[in-house]
Amino acid sequence: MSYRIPEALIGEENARLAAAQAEDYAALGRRLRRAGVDIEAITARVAAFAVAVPTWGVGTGGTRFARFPGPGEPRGIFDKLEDCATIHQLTRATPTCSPHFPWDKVDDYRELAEFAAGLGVGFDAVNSNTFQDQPGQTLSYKFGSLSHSQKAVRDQAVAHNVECIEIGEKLGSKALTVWIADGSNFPGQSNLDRVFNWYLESMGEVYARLPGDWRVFLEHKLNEPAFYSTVISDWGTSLMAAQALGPKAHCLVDLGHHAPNVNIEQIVSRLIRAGRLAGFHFNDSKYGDDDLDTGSIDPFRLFRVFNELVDASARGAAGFDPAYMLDQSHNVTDPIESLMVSAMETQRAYAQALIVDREALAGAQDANDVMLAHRILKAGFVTDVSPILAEARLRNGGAIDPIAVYRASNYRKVKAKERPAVAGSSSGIV
Ligand code: RM4
Ligand code: MN
Ligand code: MN
Repeated sequence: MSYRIPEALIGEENARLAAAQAEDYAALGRRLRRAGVDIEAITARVAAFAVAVPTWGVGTGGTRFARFPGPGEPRGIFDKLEDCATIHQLTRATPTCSPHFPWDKVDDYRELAEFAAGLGVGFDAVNSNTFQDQPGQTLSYKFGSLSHSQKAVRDQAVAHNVECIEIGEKLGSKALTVWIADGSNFPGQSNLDRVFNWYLESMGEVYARLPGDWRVFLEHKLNEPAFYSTVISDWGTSLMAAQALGPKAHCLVDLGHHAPNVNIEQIVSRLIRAGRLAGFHFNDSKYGDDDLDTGSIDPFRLFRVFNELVDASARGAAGFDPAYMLDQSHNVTDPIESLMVSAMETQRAYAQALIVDREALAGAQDANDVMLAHRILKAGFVTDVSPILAEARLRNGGAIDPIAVYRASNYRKVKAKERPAVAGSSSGIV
């Protein structure tokens, strides 16, 4: 049996912090009550909030220059699931993980599903991968996949996506996420219209294979690895594709995949209005698709995104059912610590957005009282909601301070012994 953090250790650490937590929670409750906010209602919503962990995120990431592997890294999907389960055990915010194929391929998916269930982890959207060539693959994706100029390559990419759906069905997933690296590096390399058409044809075939209760999440990205044009480059292209494909197609927003300085929360608002917001790949970004930890660079932007989500939910926007996932690359931190903190940062932004007095905000907006409107919105962001997050964890059986318990457990050290390093580990450079 491999090591799991003992529940008793969580209990001991919680006991040490319980009095201070109770005091802070009561004080925040009194403060919020003065503003007409019921802390219990916010805590209940935070406790019900869930974000999926990417299986590729629990391995150490890297850049195109180097990867510096850490001790006790997961050697394959079974180890990755253990790490995902540990993140959920302490934070109680990540009951599912989002697998990536073929990185997470196994022979027996029933065994994998049972193993995950035994750890208390479920499966969120399955991710296909036609941005790399795999050993033994017949045709290369060097010049594209679903939008390749040659039909045989497009067919191979369609077949891979269909296989991902079939695997996902065995795992209990309900969505396929498709991100393609297709695009061009030189003006003239490809015809901008023809490649989009090929993409739509190929995705039409994938779409036709979606089970009745499934959705497909189209993930756009401005650039990289293609540096002149990317086939699914922005939310406009993504929305055009989703609308052409049909009602099961939705647009996924990865926070690092946009043009610099673009107003992401407005994109979110437009996609909600169109009834096509698939959900998110949360991360943070300074320059591009940096895949930094969620909320580490611009927590105010994350808050503004959640403000749109809370607003949409409050007004009962039609078809609003976003899937929340993290998508990060941890190059210099312990991935488990990063993912725990990131999950908690999404909860923080959610709680802050829930605190905003929406009626007062609408009133100030209608009266064109700009400063008051701004201050009402900002009041949510500047509130330290940490006691609410800790309380939600505590009530769900998690840790008041997940990082403290994780460090006290020596989990990584124990895993370093349990998981001797293997050459060519499946944790790629992402
Ligand atoms: C991409 C994109 C996808 C992820 C890969 C690993 O940039 O964000 O979601 O699957 O990276
Ligand atoms: Mn992504
Ligand atoms: Mn990305």
